[in-house]
Amino acid sequence: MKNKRINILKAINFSSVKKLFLLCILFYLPAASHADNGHDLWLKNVKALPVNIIAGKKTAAINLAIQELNRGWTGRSGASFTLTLKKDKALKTGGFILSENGVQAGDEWGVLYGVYEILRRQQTGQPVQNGEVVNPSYQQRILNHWDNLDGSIERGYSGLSIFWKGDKNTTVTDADKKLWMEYARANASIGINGSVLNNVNASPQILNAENLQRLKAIADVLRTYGIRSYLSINFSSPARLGGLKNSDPLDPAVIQWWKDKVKEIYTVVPDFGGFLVKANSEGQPGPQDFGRTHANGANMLADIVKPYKGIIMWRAFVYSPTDKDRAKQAYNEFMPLDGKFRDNVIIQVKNGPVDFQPREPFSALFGAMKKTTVMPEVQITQEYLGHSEHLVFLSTLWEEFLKSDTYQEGKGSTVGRCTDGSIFNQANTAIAGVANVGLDTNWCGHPFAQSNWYAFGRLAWNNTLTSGQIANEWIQLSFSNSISNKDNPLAVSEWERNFLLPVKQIMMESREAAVNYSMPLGLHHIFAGNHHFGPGPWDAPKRVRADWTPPYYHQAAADGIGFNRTKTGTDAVEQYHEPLASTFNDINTCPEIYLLWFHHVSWDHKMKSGKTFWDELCYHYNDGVMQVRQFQKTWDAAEGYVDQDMFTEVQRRLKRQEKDAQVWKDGCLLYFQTFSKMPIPAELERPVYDLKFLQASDMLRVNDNQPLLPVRNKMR
Ligand code: GCW
Repeated sequence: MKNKRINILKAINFSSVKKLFLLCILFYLPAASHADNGHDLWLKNVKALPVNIIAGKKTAAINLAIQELNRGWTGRSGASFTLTLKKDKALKTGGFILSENGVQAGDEWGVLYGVYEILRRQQTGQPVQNGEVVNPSYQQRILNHWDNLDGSIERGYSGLSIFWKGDKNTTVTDADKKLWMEYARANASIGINGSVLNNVNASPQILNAENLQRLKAIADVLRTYGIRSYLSINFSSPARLGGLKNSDPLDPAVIQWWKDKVKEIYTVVPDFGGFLVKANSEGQPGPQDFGRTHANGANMLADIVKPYKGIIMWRAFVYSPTDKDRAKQAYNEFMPLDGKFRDNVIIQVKNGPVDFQPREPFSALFGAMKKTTVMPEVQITQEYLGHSEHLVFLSTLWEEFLKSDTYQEGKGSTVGRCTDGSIFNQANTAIAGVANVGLDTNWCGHPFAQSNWYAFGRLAWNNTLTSGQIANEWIQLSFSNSISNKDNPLAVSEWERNFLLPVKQIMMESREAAVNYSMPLGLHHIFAGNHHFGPGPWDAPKRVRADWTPPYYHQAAADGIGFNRTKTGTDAVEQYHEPLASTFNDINTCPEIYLLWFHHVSWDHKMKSGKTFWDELCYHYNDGVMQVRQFQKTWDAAEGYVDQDMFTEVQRRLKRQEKDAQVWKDGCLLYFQTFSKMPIPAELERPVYDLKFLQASDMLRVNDNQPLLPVRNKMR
């Protein structure tokens, strides 16, 4: 390419000034158009080939499908491709039937999803079988945005909200609409069809007239790509916004207030999806404030949105201050209510019993609530996995979760099958992911954090996909256009060998690496302070409730470490169906990945490897650091295969991740060593930090090139 450009210049005999000017243009333009700032996500512009599209009926979605085909067709040049809108009993809403020369669906969105699937297969070299039926696993595939009205995002690490800008900035601009459109298209391309636009810690003001106008503006744009809008609500809105004397769900005045409010919402957004509610959790108001149950609260709202076909997603993330076992509380509160919810209520349950930790067993509520619709909630934003600083591909975490066997209806009752309607006859099926989207140019902060948004959508669409396939797709779609001679088949395989496979390896290992360097062998919630970034196993300020401090979770002492949730402890194992209850209960059969989750283990306990528990723990922390160092080497070898700015950006973040991994390893091992009194195995790397230094540091800043704060972050 370079030579070609120089030859052009040589051929023309210009004055040297003109030559310089031309040189700039010739070199600058292609370079600029190649620069990849990540804004296009996995939807890179491709060199589309001509395609002859035959569409019977043209609806808004089908017009979009045509547009996408013209924009991205890389199949046979000049091929004919038919879009057919026709019901078939094999098809669920949104599903489609593929063939090499067309897509058939029973609804217009199915046609669009089918087209995205065809384009994806073309770009990733996956075959299409004629007559292949593709249905979504879940009807509602939803992103939950924890966006506040002032524009900040709770647990957001990629800039401010794309939806809200604060009271003083309510005008909807063309730039806003453009961004929302791009966001909606990205979602539709992976099958996401719903967005909850504001934080579950909801301000009552979300329902004021001005914000409902903004909701309308957002919903009008998202609808273009088949995304329904939802809101999180504050349960005490009738009192706090409406001025009523209380918000008791059984009080007729309160019910009337909600009826009026819902009517007002549906007047501006006729296809409004419904409400997401965090009630009686972490200080949020709820029906229990008035002596009512979760079912009373949820059903009151469900009855009101029912005529509009709305749903209520009611969160089971509840726990009160306790020195007993936080991990048991959601189950204890919700199981007695099974069967008491209306059919348009969905109980939204986090994947694990505590919070979105690097590794947890699945929440025992999955499969156990047999008469209630239950939806999984996973976290795309990396609150507990290195924020947007660390490269962690979460697909493997979600795959492990969705494929976990609950045994509730016999072997093979995976969480996926218990929630997608395969096992229980549910009126609705849904899944939610806490979004990692913000105003950053590349939407997600870390370039690889985009893969988590992508993976969530793909798994929500098909909960049996493997992470390997998802990683393949994402790498091909996001990076393969950055290689110059893609048309040469030899070059492509070189690209696969030197870029795709090694980068995929990083992604596939990254979550286990994060578990290793932060919380291996069943450790959980041992973060410093409320920022949930660095280690703080020692962190136990007296003023903070016990279940918000790490020692509550790790229970390290001279006799061992780990939370005894067996029959001799809190008996959380009992919430699981057999054979899991017995398997988890017995230290010899409990999977070692969950060991400290269920057991208090002596330091010299013999592990399957033959090592003592202490040595095994040291090895895991060490492995985590080594894995990140390997990621650095692998990434460095990928230079030249990826846009240079993006290369440098990922390289910089991996460096940071390596240092953080070291902090985790040293902080945890040196601290736990004060109890185990055992040496770090001689063959392992020595710590490079001092425990005292780490204990006095702000864990968010320790590797941030910021001056270290002398005392720990006090925020909680
Ligand atoms: O994980 C915790 C977070 C809170 C969050 C809460 C929840 C939105 O630390 O920031 O609040 O979970 O899921 O409600």
